[in-house]
This record gives sequence, C-alpha cells and structure tokens, in this order.
Amino acid sequence: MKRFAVVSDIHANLPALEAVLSDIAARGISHILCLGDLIGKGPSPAQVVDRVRETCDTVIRGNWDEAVTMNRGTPMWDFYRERLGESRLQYLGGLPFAIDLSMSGRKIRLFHASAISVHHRVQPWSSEEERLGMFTHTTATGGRAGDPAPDVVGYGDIHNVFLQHLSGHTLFNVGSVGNPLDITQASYAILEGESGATENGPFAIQFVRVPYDIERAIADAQAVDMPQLKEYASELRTARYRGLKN
Ligand SMILES: [Mn+2]
Repeated sequence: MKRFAVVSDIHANLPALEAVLSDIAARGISHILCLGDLIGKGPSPAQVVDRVRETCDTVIRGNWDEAVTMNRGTPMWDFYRERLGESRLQYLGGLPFAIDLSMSGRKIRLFHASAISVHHRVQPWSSEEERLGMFTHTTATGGRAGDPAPDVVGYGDIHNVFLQHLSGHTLFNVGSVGNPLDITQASYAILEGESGATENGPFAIQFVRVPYDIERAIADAQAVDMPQLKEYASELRTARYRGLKN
C-alpha cells in the first residue's frame, strides 16, 4: 500500500507547517502533495515556500500563489512580494493547476478550489450542480468531455474539512495547515491504496488534526509587523473567518 500526505493552505505559517511535517514523518510517510496557497495571510512566506519545495513531491497553485504574482502597491501585496523575491514569485506563478493519479482502481483528481479556477469557491453546502461540477473536465483541468470523470476529487481553499458522496463520486476537502477555519488545529489528509492500480481495491482517506504553537505563529507575525495582524491572530485563535459577522 502506498500513502500520500495531502497538505494545503499553509498560508505562510511556519510553526503549523513544521508540526504537520513532523507528524507526516513520524507516520513514516515519504510522499507529500501540496494543493496550493503556500503564502498570504501569515508572516513567513519565503521560509514556507522553501520548505514546501524541499519536502513536497508535487505542488499546485492556489489563488494567493497566483494573485501575489499579479498584484502590487498595497501594504499586504508588497509585504509578500518583498519577502518572496523574484525567483520564488516566478516559482509560484509557474505552478500547475491539478494533480491526477490513480489508486486502488480509482481516478483521483486534486486541485486547489474547483475544476473551473483557483478563484471559484465551492463549499460543502454549495448547490449539488456546483459540487458535481468538481468532477468535470474543464479547460483548466485538461481532459476532454468523453474521458472518464474522476471517481474521487480532493481540494483545499475553504479551510474547512469535509467528505461527501455524490452520485457515486467522493468529494473531500483536506482543510488548511496554517489557517484552519473549522477547529484551531492544523489539518491534512492521507490517501492510502495501491498506487497506479486499475483494479478496484481497498482505499482509505484519513483526516489528521495536529496541534501547533498558535501563539508562536502570532509572535512571528508581530515580529515582522505584518499587515492585518489583528485579523490573523483572531482567525488562528478562534478558527472564525474574518469575513463573518458576529
Ligand atoms: Mn487559502
């Protein structure tokens, strides 16, 4: 059996990333896939990009990874661009959109937010049509309308772990390493099965929550006088999205 750890939405939170990498190593898992949003929101973008490049087998693009290569001139975008520097920005801009693999007879597709784009957000409570759209081939995912649809789709973006079965397909979200918005612990998933097998066989999706030093992550942000520090600290301590009203 092969195991892949799937991490996403690290958002420049180094203590959370290190806690997750330690947990993955302690389980003896040596293959890691990253579903994007390495940067944004947190204080350590360069360190996180370097650590992800060093530890992950495949990395795909999130909305923040794309946006930071295009935006400038606000305190927040300049904070990230200055710390990343040209070569990391180029790396982020060149990340692919999706990962396709097969395990235990299942076609599995992983992307950041949806089959349409890194900016198109799908929640567990989005319409059934939106959720079924996650299994279609689009310009972004590649593949043609006649090709078999993925059996299993996993993604990040919403920072909120879930799994659903829909018309015989499985849709799951791995949650967020560095900015969880469901409970205040870092999140990742493990896929386990026969890698590359076309025959149906046992297959597992496991969700892992890892406590990490939240106050250290906030202190890191204070030390570099990060823009939107208050909102960041509140999200890490409460797992409540800053966009929600009380
Ligand atoms: Mn994100």
